[in-house]
Amino acid sequence: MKKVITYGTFDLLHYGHIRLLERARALGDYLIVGLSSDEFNEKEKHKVTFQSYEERKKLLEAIRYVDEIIPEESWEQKKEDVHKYDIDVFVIGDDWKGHFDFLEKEGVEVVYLERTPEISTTLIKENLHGNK
Ligand code: C2G
Repeated sequence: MKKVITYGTFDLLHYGHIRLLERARALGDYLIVGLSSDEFNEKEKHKVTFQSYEERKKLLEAIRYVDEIIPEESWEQKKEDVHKYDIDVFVIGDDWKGHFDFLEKEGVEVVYLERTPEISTTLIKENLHGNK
């Protein structure tokens, strides 16, 4: 079984996220999502999320492309995760291009997928509050 992993916050889940998950899953037979914890978002990613970890997890669990969800609590955990979960492919949007090439040394294929343009959690939040 070819196992794929990706990581992210997935706040206010939108079709850009879904397209990423769909393409990631298509690269193997099983997709694990490392979902950024509330603490990791706040302390390391300096992201204030609209939804809590539990809410974001609930939404991802409803996505047919997602087979398993694990918490993302540190930048460093990827190196262990790829061995712990016997991962073949690491996938993430190309806004991260180059940042995770080191995982190739762990025997993992690293794939950067094109981000979906014109959609982001920030844009949604801004439009929600009517700040055009
Ligand atoms: N994404 C996308 N198109 C968008 C928005 C997001 O393809 N319009 C992708 C991102 O590239 C990422 C995934 O969807 O692969 C999740 O996006 P975020 O929640 O913004 O993830 P990020 O904060 O970049 O966290 O350790 C890695 C980090 O946790 C990644």
